Amino acid sequence: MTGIEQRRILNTAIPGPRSAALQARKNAAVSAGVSTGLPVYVERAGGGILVDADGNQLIDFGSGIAVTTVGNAAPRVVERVQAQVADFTHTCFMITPYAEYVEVAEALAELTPGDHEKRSALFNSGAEAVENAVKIARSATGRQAVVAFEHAYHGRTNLTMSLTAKNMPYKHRFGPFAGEIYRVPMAYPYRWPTGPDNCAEEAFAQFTSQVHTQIGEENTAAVIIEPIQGEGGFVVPPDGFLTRVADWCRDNGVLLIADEIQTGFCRTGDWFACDHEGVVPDLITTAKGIAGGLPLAAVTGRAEVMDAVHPGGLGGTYGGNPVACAAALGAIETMKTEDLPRRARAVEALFLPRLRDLAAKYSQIGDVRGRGAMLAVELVSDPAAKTPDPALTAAVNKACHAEGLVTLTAGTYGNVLRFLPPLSSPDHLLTEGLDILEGAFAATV
Ligand code: PLZ
Repeated sequence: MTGIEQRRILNTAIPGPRSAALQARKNAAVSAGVSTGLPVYVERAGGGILVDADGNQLIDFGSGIAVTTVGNAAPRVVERVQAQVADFTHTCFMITPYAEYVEVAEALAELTPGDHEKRSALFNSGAEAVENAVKIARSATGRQAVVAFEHAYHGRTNLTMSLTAKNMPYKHRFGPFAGEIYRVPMAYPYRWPTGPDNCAEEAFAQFTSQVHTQIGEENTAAVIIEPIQGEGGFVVPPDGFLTRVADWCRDNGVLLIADEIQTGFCRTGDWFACDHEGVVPDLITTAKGIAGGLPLAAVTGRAEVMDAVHPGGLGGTYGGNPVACAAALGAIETMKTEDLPRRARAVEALFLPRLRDLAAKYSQIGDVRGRGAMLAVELVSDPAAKTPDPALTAAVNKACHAEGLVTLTAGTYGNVLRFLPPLSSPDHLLTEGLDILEGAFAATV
Protein backbone atom coordinates (compact mmCIF):
# COMPACT_ATOMS: atom_id res chain seq x y z
CA MET A 1 0.00 0.00 0.00
CA THR A 2 1.20 3.49 -0.80
CA GLY A 3 0.77 4.92 2.69
CA ILE A 4 -2.72 6.22 2.00
CA GLU A 5 -4.55 7.31 5.09
CA GLN A 6 -7.47 4.92 5.53
CA ARG A 7 -10.06 7.64 5.73
CA ARG A 8 -12.85 8.89 3.48
CA ILE A 9 -12.30 12.50 2.41
CA LEU A 10 -14.67 14.56 0.29
CA ASN A 11 -13.05 17.78 -0.94
CA THR A 12 -15.40 18.41 -3.83
CA ALA A 13 -18.60 17.11 -5.29
CA ILE A 14 -18.20 13.60 -6.74
CA PRO A 15 -16.93 13.71 -9.43
CA GLY A 16 -14.91 16.88 -8.81
CA PRO A 17 -13.74 19.45 -11.38
CA ARG A 18 -10.48 17.71 -12.30
CA SER A 19 -12.25 14.43 -12.87
CA ALA A 20 -14.92 16.24 -14.88
CA ALA A 21 -12.26 17.82 -17.08
CA LEU A 22 -10.65 14.41 -17.64
CA GLN A 23 -14.03 12.93 -18.47
CA ALA A 24 -14.53 15.60 -21.13
CA ARG A 25 -11.18 14.57 -22.65
CA LYS A 26 -12.23 10.94 -22.35
CA ASN A 27 -15.39 11.62 -24.30
CA ALA A 28 -13.36 13.25 -27.06
CA ALA A 29 -10.76 10.49 -27.25
CA VAL A 30 -12.26 7.19 -26.07
CA SER A 31 -14.99 5.23 -27.82
CA ALA A 32 -18.46 5.86 -26.45
CA GLY A 33 -18.77 2.07 -26.38
CA VAL A 34 -16.52 2.09 -23.32
CA SER A 35 -18.51 3.69 -20.53
CA THR A 36 -17.56 4.57 -16.95
CA GLY A 37 -19.73 3.77 -13.94
CA LEU A 38 -18.33 6.44 -11.67
CA PRO A 39 -16.09 8.89 -13.54
CA VAL A 40 -13.70 9.88 -10.80
CA TYR A 41 -10.18 9.63 -12.15
CA VAL A 42 -8.03 7.62 -9.79
CA GLU A 43 -4.47 8.63 -9.01
CA ARG A 44 -3.58 6.30 -6.14
CA ALA A 45 -5.23 3.47 -4.28
CA GLY A 46 -4.53 1.12 -1.39
CA GLY A 47 -6.11 -0.57 1.60
CA GLY A 48 -9.77 0.21 1.15
CA ILE A 49 -9.38 3.66 -0.41
CA LEU A 50 -9.26 5.17 -3.91
CA VAL A 51 -7.73 8.67 -4.18
CA ASP A 52 -9.02 10.73 -7.10
CA ALA A 53 -7.65 13.64 -9.12
CA ASP A 54 -9.41 16.14 -6.85
CA GLY A 55 -7.90 14.68 -3.70
CA ASN A 56 -11.13 12.96 -2.67
CA GLN A 57 -10.70 9.65 -0.89
CA LEU A 58 -13.42 7.16 -1.74
CA ILE A 59 -14.28 3.93 0.04
CA ASP A 60 -13.92 1.03 -2.37
CA PHE A 61 -16.69 -1.60 -2.38
CA GLY A 62 -15.84 -2.76 -5.90
CA SER A 63 -12.17 -3.83 -6.07
CA GLY A 64 -12.21 -2.98 -9.77
CA ILE A 65 -14.84 -5.74 -10.20
CA ALA A 66 -13.39 -8.29 -7.78
CA VAL A 67 -9.79 -7.89 -8.90
CA THR A 68 -7.83 -6.16 -6.14
CA THR A 69 -8.67 -8.75 -3.51
CA VAL A 70 -5.22 -8.33 -1.92
CA GLY A 71 -5.64 -4.55 -2.16
CA ASN A 72 -4.40 -2.06 -4.68
CA ALA A 73 -0.64 -1.73 -4.96
CA ALA A 74 -0.32 -4.50 -2.38
CA PRO A 75 3.26 -4.48 -1.01
CA ARG A 76 4.27 -7.99 -2.13
CA VAL A 77 2.78 -7.40 -5.58
CA VAL A 78 4.59 -4.08 -5.96
CA GLU A 79 7.88 -5.55 -4.80
CA ARG A 80 7.77 -8.55 -7.17
CA VAL A 81 6.56 -6.48 -10.12
CA GLN A 82 9.26 -3.86 -9.64
CA ALA A 83 11.97 -6.49 -9.48
CA GLN A 84 10.61 -8.35 -12.51
CA VAL A 85 10.11 -5.28 -14.66
CA ALA A 86 13.74 -4.35 -14.06
CA ASP A 87 14.96 -7.87 -14.92
CA PHE A 88 13.01 -8.39 -18.16
CA THR A 89 9.51 -7.61 -19.36
CA HIS A 90 8.83 -10.16 -22.10
CA THR A 91 10.34 -13.01 -24.02
CA CYS A 92 7.18 -14.93 -24.98
CA PHE A 93 6.81 -18.14 -23.01
CA MET A 94 6.23 -20.07 -26.24
CA ILE A 95 9.72 -19.08 -27.44
CA THR A 96 12.13 -18.75 -24.52
CA PRO A 97 10.34 -19.59 -21.27
CA TYR A 98 10.94 -18.40 -17.70
CA ALA A 99 10.42 -19.82 -14.22
CA GLU A 100 7.66 -17.43 -13.06
CA TYR A 101 5.12 -18.96 -15.45
CA VAL A 102 5.90 -22.45 -14.17
CA GLU A 103 5.69 -21.25 -10.55
CA VAL A 104 2.21 -19.82 -11.15
CA ALA A 105 1.12 -23.11 -12.74
CA GLU A 106 2.50 -24.99 -9.71
CA ALA A 107 0.63 -22.68 -7.34
CA LEU A 108 -2.59 -23.23 -9.31
CA ALA A 109 -2.15 -26.99 -9.10
CA GLU A 110 -1.72 -26.72 -5.35
CA LEU A 111 -4.57 -24.31 -4.65
CA THR A 112 -7.41 -25.25 -7.02
CA PRO A 113 -9.95 -27.90 -5.96
CA GLY A 114 -8.98 -31.57 -6.11
CA ASP A 115 -5.74 -33.41 -5.41
CA HIS A 116 -5.45 -35.03 -8.84
CA GLU A 117 -2.62 -34.27 -11.22
CA LYS A 118 -3.17 -30.93 -12.93
CA ARG A 119 -1.79 -28.74 -15.69
CA SER A 120 -2.37 -25.05 -16.41
CA ALA A 121 -2.14 -22.66 -19.32
CA LEU A 122 -1.92 -18.91 -18.79
CA PHE A 123 -3.67 -16.14 -20.69
CA ASN A 124 -4.34 -12.40 -20.44
CA SER A 125 -8.02 -12.02 -19.63
CA GLY A 126 -10.90 -13.94 -18.21
CA ALA A 127 -12.60 -14.16 -21.59
CA GLU A 128 -9.46 -15.62 -23.11
CA ALA A 129 -9.29 -18.25 -20.37
CA VAL A 130 -12.93 -19.23 -20.95
CA GLU A 131 -12.38 -19.46 -24.72
CA ASN A 132 -9.44 -21.74 -24.15
CA ALA A 133 -11.29 -23.89 -21.63
CA VAL A 134 -13.93 -24.52 -24.31
CA LYS A 135 -11.25 -25.29 -26.92
CA ILE A 136 -9.58 -27.73 -24.53
CA ALA A 137 -12.87 -29.40 -23.60
CA ARG A 138 -13.80 -29.87 -27.25
CA SER A 139 -10.38 -31.19 -28.14
CA ALA A 140 -10.25 -33.60 -25.19
CA THR A 141 -13.77 -35.01 -25.65
CA GLY A 142 -14.12 -34.85 -29.43
CA ARG A 143 -17.57 -33.35 -28.77
CA GLN A 144 -18.82 -29.85 -29.58
CA ALA A 145 -21.84 -28.79 -27.54
CA VAL A 146 -21.36 -26.50 -24.54
CA VAL A 147 -24.08 -25.97 -21.95
CA ALA A 148 -24.33 -22.60 -20.21
CA PHE A 149 -26.84 -21.23 -17.73
CA GLU A 150 -29.33 -18.43 -17.67
CA HIS A 151 -27.87 -15.25 -16.09
CA ALA A 152 -24.36 -16.46 -16.96
CA TYR A 153 -21.51 -14.10 -17.72
CA HIS A 154 -18.38 -15.47 -19.34
CA GLY A 155 -16.90 -12.56 -21.33
CA ARG A 156 -17.20 -10.30 -24.34
CA THR A 157 -15.26 -12.05 -27.12
CA ASN A 158 -17.38 -13.82 -29.72
CA LEU A 159 -17.37 -17.25 -28.11
CA THR A 160 -17.65 -15.97 -24.54
CA MET A 161 -20.27 -13.35 -25.48
CA SER A 162 -22.23 -16.25 -26.93
CA LEU A 163 -21.94 -18.04 -23.58
CA THR A 164 -23.02 -14.87 -21.76
CA ALA A 165 -26.78 -14.77 -21.25
CA LYS A 166 -27.63 -11.07 -21.18
CA ASN A 167 -28.33 -9.10 -24.33
CA MET A 168 -27.87 -5.51 -23.18
CA PRO A 169 -25.13 -4.31 -23.12
CA TYR A 170 -23.04 -7.40 -23.90
CA LYS A 171 -24.55 -8.88 -27.08
CA HIS A 172 -26.84 -6.25 -28.57
CA ARG A 173 -26.09 -5.85 -32.31
CA PHE A 174 -22.90 -7.91 -31.98
CA GLY A 175 -24.12 -11.14 -33.58
CA PRO A 176 -23.86 -13.57 -35.22
CA PHE A 177 -22.95 -15.66 -32.23
CA ALA A 178 -20.90 -18.82 -31.92
CA GLY A 179 -22.61 -22.14 -32.53
CA GLU A 180 -23.12 -25.22 -30.37
CA ILE A 181 -23.98 -23.26 -27.24
CA TYR A 182 -27.11 -24.30 -25.34
CA ARG A 183 -28.74 -22.52 -22.43
CA VAL A 184 -30.48 -24.10 -19.46
CA PRO A 185 -32.25 -22.60 -16.42
CA MET A 186 -30.09 -21.54 -13.49
CA ALA A 187 -30.91 -22.64 -9.95
CA TYR A 188 -31.85 -19.15 -8.73
CA PRO A 189 -33.55 -19.65 -5.36
CA TYR A 190 -35.13 -16.21 -5.00
CA ARG A 191 -36.78 -16.37 -8.41
CA TRP A 192 -37.48 -20.09 -8.63
CA PRO A 193 -41.15 -20.35 -9.73
CA THR A 194 -42.15 -23.01 -7.17
CA GLY A 195 -40.04 -21.55 -4.35
CA PRO A 196 -36.46 -21.90 -3.12
CA ASP A 197 -37.01 -25.29 -1.48
CA ASN A 198 -37.69 -26.93 -4.82
CA CYS A 199 -35.01 -25.06 -6.66
CA ALA A 200 -32.06 -27.47 -6.54
CA GLU A 201 -34.05 -30.52 -7.52
CA GLU A 202 -36.21 -28.96 -10.21
CA ALA A 203 -33.40 -26.95 -11.78
CA PHE A 204 -31.29 -30.10 -11.96
CA ALA A 205 -34.18 -32.06 -13.52
CA GLN A 206 -34.68 -29.37 -16.17
CA PHE A 207 -30.97 -29.30 -16.89
CA THR A 208 -30.66 -33.06 -17.44
CA SER A 209 -33.89 -33.22 -19.42
CA GLN A 210 -32.93 -30.39 -21.74
CA VAL A 211 -29.47 -31.79 -22.37
CA HIS A 212 -30.96 -35.20 -23.10
CA THR A 213 -33.72 -34.03 -25.42
CA GLN A 214 -32.09 -31.05 -27.13
CA ILE A 215 -28.40 -31.96 -27.39
CA GLY A 216 -27.70 -35.55 -26.40
CA GLU A 217 -25.24 -36.36 -23.62
CA GLU A 218 -22.82 -37.95 -26.07
CA ASN A 219 -22.62 -34.69 -28.05
CA THR A 220 -21.92 -32.54 -25.01
CA ALA A 221 -18.31 -31.51 -24.44
CA ALA A 222 -18.76 -29.36 -21.36
CA VAL A 223 -21.02 -27.66 -18.90
CA ILE A 224 -19.76 -24.24 -17.84
CA ILE A 225 -21.00 -22.61 -14.65
CA GLU A 226 -20.04 -19.83 -12.29
CA PRO A 227 -20.36 -21.42 -8.82
CA ILE A 228 -21.78 -18.07 -7.70
CA GLN A 229 -22.89 -16.00 -10.68
CA GLY A 230 -21.20 -12.61 -10.91
CA GLU A 231 -22.51 -10.12 -13.46
CA GLY A 232 -25.81 -12.04 -13.53
CA GLY A 233 -26.57 -10.84 -9.99
CA PHE A 234 -24.57 -12.83 -7.42
CA VAL A 235 -26.92 -15.76 -7.78
CA VAL A 236 -25.97 -18.43 -5.24
CA PRO A 237 -27.29 -21.83 -6.25
CA PRO A 238 -28.86 -23.85 -3.43
CA ASP A 239 -26.61 -26.35 -1.67
CA GLY A 240 -26.47 -29.58 -3.59
CA PHE A 241 -27.07 -28.18 -7.06
CA LEU A 242 -23.42 -27.92 -8.08
CA THR A 243 -22.66 -31.35 -6.65
CA ARG A 244 -25.47 -32.89 -8.68
CA VAL A 245 -24.30 -31.20 -11.85
CA ALA A 246 -20.73 -32.35 -11.18
CA ASP A 247 -21.87 -35.95 -10.59
CA TRP A 248 -24.00 -35.91 -13.73
CA CYS A 249 -21.03 -34.61 -15.75
CA ARG A 250 -18.82 -37.42 -14.47
CA ASP A 251 -21.47 -40.05 -15.26
CA ASN A 252 -21.87 -38.78 -18.80
CA GLY A 253 -18.27 -38.10 -19.81
CA VAL A 254 -19.01 -34.37 -19.92
CA LEU A 255 -16.38 -31.97 -18.59
CA LEU A 256 -17.38 -29.54 -15.88
CA ILE A 257 -15.84 -26.10 -16.32
CA ALA A 258 -16.07 -23.94 -13.21
CA ASP A 259 -15.72 -20.30 -14.19
CA GLU A 260 -14.17 -18.92 -11.00
CA ILE A 261 -12.94 -15.73 -12.60
CA GLN A 262 -15.00 -13.61 -10.23
CA THR A 263 -15.41 -16.04 -7.30
CA GLY A 264 -11.84 -17.32 -7.13
CA PHE A 265 -8.84 -16.48 -5.01
CA CYS A 266 -10.40 -16.06 -1.55
CA ARG A 267 -13.28 -13.84 -2.62
CA THR A 268 -16.05 -16.10 -1.28
CA GLY A 269 -14.35 -17.17 1.95
CA ASP A 270 -12.64 -20.22 0.46
CA TRP A 271 -9.78 -20.32 -2.00
CA PHE A 272 -12.40 -21.17 -4.62
CA ALA A 273 -16.19 -21.13 -4.44
CA CYS A 274 -16.29 -24.82 -5.49
CA ASP A 275 -14.55 -25.67 -2.19
CA HIS A 276 -17.71 -24.75 -0.31
CA GLU A 277 -19.39 -27.98 -1.39
CA GLY A 278 -16.26 -29.94 -2.19
CA VAL A 279 -17.02 -29.84 -5.90
CA VAL A 280 -14.01 -30.74 -8.06
CA PRO A 281 -14.36 -29.39 -11.59
CA ASP A 282 -12.44 -30.90 -14.51
CA LEU A 283 -11.40 -27.45 -15.68
CA ILE A 284 -11.34 -24.19 -13.76
CA THR A 285 -10.90 -20.72 -15.20
CA THR A 286 -9.34 -18.00 -13.07
CA ALA A 287 -8.38 -14.34 -13.62
CA LYS A 288 -9.19 -11.11 -11.74
CA GLY A 289 -7.97 -11.73 -8.16
CA ILE A 290 -5.11 -13.96 -9.31
CA ALA A 291 -2.61 -11.15 -9.89
CA GLY A 292 -3.63 -8.16 -7.76
CA GLY A 293 -4.64 -6.08 -10.78
CA LEU A 294 -2.21 -7.13 -13.47
CA PRO A 295 -3.77 -8.87 -16.46
CA LEU A 296 -3.42 -12.61 -16.01
CA ALA A 297 -5.80 -15.54 -16.42
CA ALA A 298 -5.53 -19.30 -16.36
CA VAL A 299 -7.15 -22.55 -17.28
CA THR A 300 -6.27 -25.31 -14.83
CA GLY A 301 -7.48 -28.84 -15.24
CA ARG A 302 -7.00 -32.57 -15.09
CA ALA A 303 -3.64 -33.46 -16.58
CA GLU A 304 -5.12 -35.88 -19.11
CA VAL A 305 -7.63 -33.28 -20.31
CA MET A 306 -5.14 -30.42 -20.52
CA ASP A 307 -2.53 -32.63 -22.21
CA ALA A 308 -5.00 -33.94 -24.79
CA VAL A 309 -4.41 -30.79 -26.83
CA HIS A 310 -1.77 -31.10 -29.57
CA PRO A 311 1.54 -29.29 -28.92
CA GLY A 312 1.27 -25.68 -30.06
CA GLY A 313 -2.53 -25.74 -29.87
CA LEU A 314 -2.64 -23.29 -26.98
CA GLY A 315 -0.81 -20.02 -26.53
CA GLY A 316 -0.60 -16.35 -27.44
CA THR A 317 2.09 -13.68 -27.49
CA TYR A 318 1.54 -12.35 -24.00
CA GLY A 319 -0.13 -15.20 -22.11
CA GLY A 320 1.60 -15.58 -18.76
CA ASN A 321 3.64 -12.40 -19.18
CA PRO A 322 6.50 -12.43 -16.65
CA VAL A 323 5.42 -9.19 -14.94
CA ALA A 324 1.85 -10.47 -14.55
CA CYS A 325 3.21 -13.79 -13.23
CA ALA A 326 5.40 -11.97 -10.72
CA ALA A 327 2.32 -10.07 -9.57
CA ALA A 328 0.41 -13.34 -9.19
CA LEU A 329 3.18 -14.83 -7.07
CA GLY A 330 3.08 -11.74 -4.85
CA ALA A 331 -0.72 -11.83 -4.63
CA ILE A 332 -0.83 -15.55 -3.80
CA GLU A 333 1.86 -15.11 -1.15
CA THR A 334 -0.25 -12.33 0.37
CA MET A 335 -3.39 -14.48 0.37
CA LYS A 336 -1.52 -17.28 2.13
CA THR A 337 0.37 -15.26 4.73
CA GLU A 338 -2.60 -13.07 5.57
CA ASP A 339 -5.10 -15.97 5.43
CA LEU A 340 -7.42 -14.03 3.16
CA PRO A 341 -10.11 -16.74 2.96
CA ARG A 342 -10.58 -16.12 6.66
CA ARG A 343 -10.63 -12.37 6.11
CA ALA A 344 -13.36 -12.80 3.49
CA ARG A 345 -15.45 -14.73 6.00
CA ALA A 346 -14.96 -11.93 8.52
CA VAL A 347 -16.19 -9.45 5.89
CA GLU A 348 -19.28 -11.60 5.42
CA ALA A 349 -19.87 -11.62 9.18
CA LEU A 350 -19.63 -7.84 9.23
CA PHE A 351 -21.85 -7.25 6.19
CA LEU A 352 -24.65 -9.80 6.41
CA PRO A 353 -26.31 -8.66 9.65
CA ARG A 354 -26.23 -5.07 8.43
CA LEU A 355 -27.73 -6.00 5.06
CA ARG A 356 -30.38 -8.12 6.76
CA ASP A 357 -31.29 -5.24 9.07
CA LEU A 358 -31.66 -3.04 6.02
CA ALA A 359 -33.86 -5.66 4.36
CA ALA A 360 -36.06 -5.76 7.46
CA LYS A 361 -36.48 -2.00 7.19
CA TYR A 362 -36.98 -1.72 3.45
CA SER A 363 -39.38 -4.12 1.75
CA GLN A 364 -37.76 -3.10 -1.54
CA ILE A 365 -34.83 -5.35 -0.58
CA GLY A 366 -36.25 -8.65 -1.78
CA ASP A 367 -33.17 -10.76 -1.21
CA VAL A 368 -29.82 -10.60 0.61
CA ARG A 369 -27.26 -13.11 -0.61
CA GLY A 370 -23.66 -13.95 -1.31
CA ARG A 371 -20.67 -15.44 0.44
CA GLY A 372 -17.49 -14.04 1.88
CA ALA A 373 -16.70 -10.63 0.40
CA MET A 374 -19.08 -11.21 -2.53
CA LEU A 375 -22.43 -9.95 -1.26
CA ALA A 376 -25.51 -8.37 -2.76
CA VAL A 377 -29.03 -7.13 -2.29
CA GLU A 378 -31.72 -7.53 -4.96
CA LEU A 379 -34.20 -4.67 -5.21
CA VAL A 380 -37.85 -4.99 -6.17
CA SER A 381 -40.71 -2.51 -6.41
CA ASP A 382 -43.30 -5.06 -5.32
CA PRO A 383 -42.00 -7.63 -2.85
CA ALA A 384 -44.85 -10.07 -3.51
CA ALA A 385 -44.49 -9.99 -7.28
CA LYS A 386 -40.68 -9.58 -7.04
CA THR A 387 -40.83 -6.95 -9.77
CA PRO A 388 -37.24 -5.89 -10.45
CA ASP A 389 -36.53 -2.24 -9.64
CA PRO A 390 -33.53 -1.15 -11.70
CA ALA A 391 -34.44 2.54 -11.26
CA LEU A 392 -34.24 2.35 -7.47
CA THR A 393 -31.03 0.32 -7.77
CA ALA A 394 -29.45 2.99 -9.97
CA ALA A 395 -30.63 5.73 -7.60
CA VAL A 396 -29.20 4.07 -4.47
CA ASN A 397 -25.98 3.35 -6.36
CA LYS A 398 -25.72 7.00 -7.38
CA ALA A 399 -26.45 8.20 -3.86
CA CYS A 400 -23.59 6.02 -2.57
CA HIS A 401 -21.25 7.44 -5.19
CA ALA A 402 -22.14 11.00 -4.23
CA GLU A 403 -21.06 10.21 -0.67
CA GLY A 404 -17.75 8.74 -1.77
CA LEU A 405 -18.63 5.05 -1.67
CA VAL A 406 -17.82 3.06 -4.80
CA THR A 407 -20.62 0.53 -5.30
CA LEU A 408 -21.47 -1.53 -8.37
CA THR A 409 -24.70 -2.88 -9.76
CA ALA A 410 -25.30 -6.24 -11.43
CA GLY A 411 -28.06 -8.57 -12.47
CA THR A 412 -29.96 -9.62 -15.57
CA TYR A 413 -32.60 -7.06 -14.60
CA GLY A 414 -30.10 -4.42 -13.40
CA ASN A 415 -31.62 -4.55 -9.93
CA VAL A 416 -28.77 -5.91 -7.82
CA LEU A 417 -26.39 -3.83 -5.73
CA ARG A 418 -23.21 -5.78 -5.17
CA PHE A 419 -20.41 -5.42 -2.69
CA LEU A 420 -16.87 -6.60 -3.41
CA PRO A 421 -14.55 -4.78 -1.00
CA PRO A 422 -10.82 -5.42 -1.15
CA LEU A 423 -9.78 -7.78 1.63
CA SER A 424 -7.18 -5.21 2.63
CA SER A 425 -9.91 -2.81 3.70
CA PRO A 426 -9.97 -2.12 7.45
CA ASP A 427 -13.22 -2.79 9.31
CA HIS A 428 -13.89 0.87 10.03
CA LEU A 429 -14.13 1.64 6.30
CA LEU A 430 -16.48 -1.31 5.74
CA THR A 431 -18.69 -0.10 8.57
CA GLU A 432 -18.62 3.45 7.28
CA GLY A 433 -19.50 2.23 3.80
CA LEU A 434 -22.48 0.35 5.20
CA ASP A 435 -23.56 3.50 7.05
CA ILE A 436 -23.43 5.36 3.74
CA LEU A 437 -25.47 2.62 2.09
CA GLU A 438 -28.06 2.90 4.82
CA GLY A 439 -28.18 6.67 4.34
CA ALA A 440 -28.55 6.19 0.59
CA PHE A 441 -31.62 4.00 1.15
CA ALA A 442 -33.07 6.52 3.59
CA ALA A 443 -32.56 9.34 1.08
CA THR A 444 -33.77 7.42 -1.97
CA VAL A 445 -36.62 5.09 -1.04
N1 PLZ B 1 -16.16 -14.89 -16.33
C1 PLZ B 1 -17.37 -15.09 -14.20
O1 PLZ B 1 -16.97 -12.28 -14.00
C2 PLZ B 1 -15.55 -10.69 -15.94
C3 PLZ B 1 -16.85 -8.04 -16.63
C4 PLZ B 1 -17.09 -6.61 -16.67
P1 PLZ B 1 -12.47 -10.55 -18.48
N2 PLZ B 1 -16.52 -9.97 -15.20
C5 PLZ B 1 -16.45 -8.53 -15.28
C6 PLZ B 1 -17.52 -6.15 -18.02
O2 PLZ B 1 -18.58 -5.50 -18.08
O3 PLZ B 1 -16.81 -6.40 -19.00
C7 PLZ B 1 -15.75 -12.18 -16.06
C8 PLZ B 1 -16.46 -12.90 -15.08
C9 PLZ B 1 -16.64 -14.29 -15.25
C10 PLZ B 1 -15.48 -14.24 -17.27
C11 PLZ B 1 -15.24 -12.88 -17.17
C12 PLZ B 1 -14.46 -12.20 -18.25
O4 PLZ B 1 -13.24 -11.74 -17.75
O5 PLZ B 1 -11.14 -10.50 -17.80
O6 PLZ B 1 -13.30 -9.31 -18.29
O7 PLZ B 1 -12.36 -10.95 -19.92
